[in-house]
Amino acid sequence: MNKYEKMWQDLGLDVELHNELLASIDKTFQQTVGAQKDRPEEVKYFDHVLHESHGGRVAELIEARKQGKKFIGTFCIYVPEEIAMAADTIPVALCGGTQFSIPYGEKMFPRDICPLIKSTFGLALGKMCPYGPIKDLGVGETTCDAKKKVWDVVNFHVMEVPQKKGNIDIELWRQAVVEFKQKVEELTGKKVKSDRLGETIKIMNDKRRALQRLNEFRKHDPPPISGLDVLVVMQAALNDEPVRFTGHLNTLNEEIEERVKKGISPFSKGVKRIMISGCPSVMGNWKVHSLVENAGAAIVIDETCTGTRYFENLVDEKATDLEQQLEALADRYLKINCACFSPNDERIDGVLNTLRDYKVDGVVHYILQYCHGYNIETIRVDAALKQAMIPSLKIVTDYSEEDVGQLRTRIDAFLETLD
Ligand code: BJ8
Repeated sequence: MNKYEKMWQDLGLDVELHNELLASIDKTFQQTVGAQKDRPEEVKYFDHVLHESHGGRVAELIEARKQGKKFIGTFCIYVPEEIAMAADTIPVALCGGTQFSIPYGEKMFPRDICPLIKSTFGLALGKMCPYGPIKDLGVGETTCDAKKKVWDVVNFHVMEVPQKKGNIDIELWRQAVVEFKQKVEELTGKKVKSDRLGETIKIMNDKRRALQRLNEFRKHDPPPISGLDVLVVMQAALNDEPVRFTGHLNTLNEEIEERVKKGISPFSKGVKRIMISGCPSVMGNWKVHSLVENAGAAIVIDETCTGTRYFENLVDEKATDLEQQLEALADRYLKINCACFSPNDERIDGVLNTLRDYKVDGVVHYILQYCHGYNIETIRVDAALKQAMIPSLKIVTDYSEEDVGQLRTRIDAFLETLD
């Protein structure tokens, strides 16, 4: 019997079904992440974070709530965690990456929406999400249509992410950030103070700096760490306590630096270098990364929300009063180039710069089924890639295993075409 069964029972979960869920995720994990060779030692900490995401991490949140803290569930990287933390709340991203919960999501939501949304809410509807019962606030945002209509159904606080980046939009977004501050202050009864906000800005910037350093190592030929292992670190980043996370990531970075010096890598020199571009791959979803690397290529960078969009751009730490800090935060978060923006020239420029920096041989567009924003935006991204003479492959897929054979064939054929 799992030591957390009593906790899950107390939270009202369907313990039997939840055990099946964990077994299903673990099986996928072992077949993908766990099947790799030459993994860095410290990456096991991040495996542990994923394994404890329904156990130890939940127990920790329950304890923190007993001490008077509030817990906020978030679903997008636009939510400024610094503000949430400065108001004495704990923000955790709750996106679902497992096929197991999708049939439960489809009982309420249409089948033809993105699997990330169906998986996430399927966990709650199937009584398999331990976070739902302890959540003090859910925060959504106006990005894609499916997400923003779901927030109405589940009664979340909604941050208005604009659809353009002009002056009016900047003002609108700054206002959304101020409203978010008011919302968390209301929730905790505590005011966000400038000195504490300065500390939380530093905490999150340190986390981003450590992630930037990890990704810098991927520029080496061969890269000293697999793309699949970096994905595990990124998925853990969305769940773990940030100071602890950064501490372990700094240790991993030291180990990776040694691996570079000693020439240790899971790949051979001259390995084909792939960029994944598009939708995020959240916890439970290792499908395409695993397929690409099993086909003999290395993923050297992810232009996704479980990649560059999460850690690039720091918040200006020079801002000293509250108003300036909130503006600095709003400005940093608005630099995230989600496909919900139109036009999204900054994303195209970012893709081009990144593929040069990481000496990318080919791009895999990773599109979750029914994600129209990223799907349609591949037309413009591809036009830019063509000019840069970088080949690409577009994969539209969900979380199921059904298309794995077909994807394997397409990925093999694509890698063959790369010089
Ligand atoms: S900033 S990518 S985390 S919205 S994949 S649910 S867009 S239909 S996850 Fe996202 Fe924020 Fe944008 Fe990033 Fe909709 Fe597309 Fe699904 Fe998506």
